[in-house]
Amino acid sequence: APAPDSASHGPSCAAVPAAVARHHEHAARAGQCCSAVVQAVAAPVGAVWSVVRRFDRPQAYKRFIRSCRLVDGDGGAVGSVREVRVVSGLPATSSRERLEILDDERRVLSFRVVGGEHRLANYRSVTTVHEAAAGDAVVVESYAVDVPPGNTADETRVFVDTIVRCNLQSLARTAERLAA
Ligand code: A9S
Repeated sequence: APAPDSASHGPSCAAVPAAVARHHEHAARAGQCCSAVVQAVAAPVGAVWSVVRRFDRPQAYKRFIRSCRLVDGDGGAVGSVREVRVVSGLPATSSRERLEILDDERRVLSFRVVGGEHRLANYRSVTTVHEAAAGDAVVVESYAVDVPPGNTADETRVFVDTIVRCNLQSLARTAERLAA
């Protein structure tokens, strides 16, 4: 059996409680890779979570997304499915994504890719928002995804880490503007 790729990722940050850190422990199967990105935000957790929790409005901070429509559910219930259209310049046109976890108490959101025209098969991610020092927040986003045919795990991680880092930097600016 393939070994879970847990040594190479998973935030061991003191700001992340064990009950939430557990969500970031993706068991990557053979042919998959996983990673995590951490972003500090100079805004209260409530402001950050109010942006992250909107499964129906990822374009509020994800700048690679041109538009989004719900194709199932109301966006607040697990099982809701959205279809996003992607800006040009990426090896993708659309993605269909299913809401897996939306926990307002612990501030956990998770979705997985169920279709679309792109190369990130079986992408799944978990995003959590945490209290940091002085009323600021920390966001942790981890993911696992199939390594596309013709690419290495390292190449895939570089590609996805870049998108996730961009998303979280934009999330920080958005939440900081909201809280100002
Ligand atoms: O949307 C996210 O939270 C994270 C990622 C990595 C999304 C990637 C993406 O939506 C594109 C931006 C379109 C890039 C998918 C599923 C495939 C891509 O190639």
